[in-house]
Amino acid sequence: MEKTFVMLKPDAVQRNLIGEVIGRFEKKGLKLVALKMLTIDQEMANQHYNEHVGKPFFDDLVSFITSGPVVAMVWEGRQAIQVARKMMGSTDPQEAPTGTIRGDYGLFTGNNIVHGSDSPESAAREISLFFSQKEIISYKKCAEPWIYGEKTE
Ligand code: IDP
Ligand code: MG
Repeated sequence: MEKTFVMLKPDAVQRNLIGEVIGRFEKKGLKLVALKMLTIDQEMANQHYNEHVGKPFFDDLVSFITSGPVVAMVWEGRQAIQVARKMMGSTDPQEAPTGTIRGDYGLFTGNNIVHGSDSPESAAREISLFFSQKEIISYKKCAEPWIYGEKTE
């Protein structure tokens, strides 16, 4: 099934939102297949946010994302990339609907709690930037037929 890279940004860690956000993905039915806490250095920030190099907010973005520990994760599920993006809400938390993670917990675009891959290409690139193959766990959960019906693929 599809995998997506999700990261709780430094504001989520500092504001005690780790459990809250992970709980939402768990309850949705997505499966956690990799997780680690780390502090991103300058070089990794440049790689992760490569598509934004040269934009006016780039320096602020890098200094924010390197400002404290983050929680990096891989979540798996049917259409996991799109599902996670919907759950996050739009980039600007002021515009994200209530009920989404950014809509419920954020007030400022720079500090918007969570990152999620926006396409299969970025998911593959981001997952391999943060995790080795060995760190991604393949396992069955007995609730899967209760989430997807009898046909789990
Ligand atoms: P996304 O996180 O919703 O995919 P992107 O456009 O990929 O949004 O931007 C990456 C991150 O850069 C955003 O999550 C946000 O933290 C930051 N960012 C994007 N646009 C702005 C802006 O106009 N001002 C300040 N920060 C921004
Ligand atoms: Mg993005």
